Amino acid sequence: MIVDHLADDQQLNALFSEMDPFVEATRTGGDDFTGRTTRRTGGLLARSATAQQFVMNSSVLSTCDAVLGHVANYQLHLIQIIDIGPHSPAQAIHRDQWAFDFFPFPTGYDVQCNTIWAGDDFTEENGATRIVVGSNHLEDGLRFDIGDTVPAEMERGSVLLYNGAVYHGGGENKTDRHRRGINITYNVAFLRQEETST
Ligand SMILES: O=C(O)CCC(=O)C(=O)O
Ligand SMILES: [Fe+2]
Repeated sequence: MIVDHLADDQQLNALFSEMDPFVEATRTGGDDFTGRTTRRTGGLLARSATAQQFVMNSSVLSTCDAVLGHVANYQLHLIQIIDIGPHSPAQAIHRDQWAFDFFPFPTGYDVQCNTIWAGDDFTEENGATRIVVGSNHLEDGLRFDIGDTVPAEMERGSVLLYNGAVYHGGGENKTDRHRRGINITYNVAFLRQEETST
């Protein structure tokens, strides 16, 4: 699901002016999955006062209340700026809930409520996140090609919401420009956070 324009230019400009020095100082990924020309910069709550507005957005939290309402509590799992560099290949299609050592959670039992905010317009050309539509209902451990996916095209400030079982991946960036997304994910509190943020 995409919600259009949930963040405005002022919020995004503030976030990036606080975070740009850290993004520039971040090394690119060390393997194909994290992306050898992609930067992933974490620690946003410690580095950017504005990041709180994204983490605590009331529309996002209402969605997470619904998706993760079967447990007593949920928490922030990860917050990362994902800056896909010019001419980066596509990321392998995956489920974010594979972060828990590929534990096979039962189909329909949600453990994550996830977001990617568009820091730039997301287009098919610049590496918009690719989604296998409806794949949260499928079995675990499947492999997909890019041809099975559609691009989550959206304008800057819009946000893609998906649960941990949706098969997806960062798209190929065919342009000369960077594609910045803000990946903020939440998980059930009985699991570990991927990024320790408290
Ligand atoms: O950058 C993107 O569009 C998606 C990245 C992603 O899915 C991930 O790193 O888990
Ligand atoms: Fe992912």
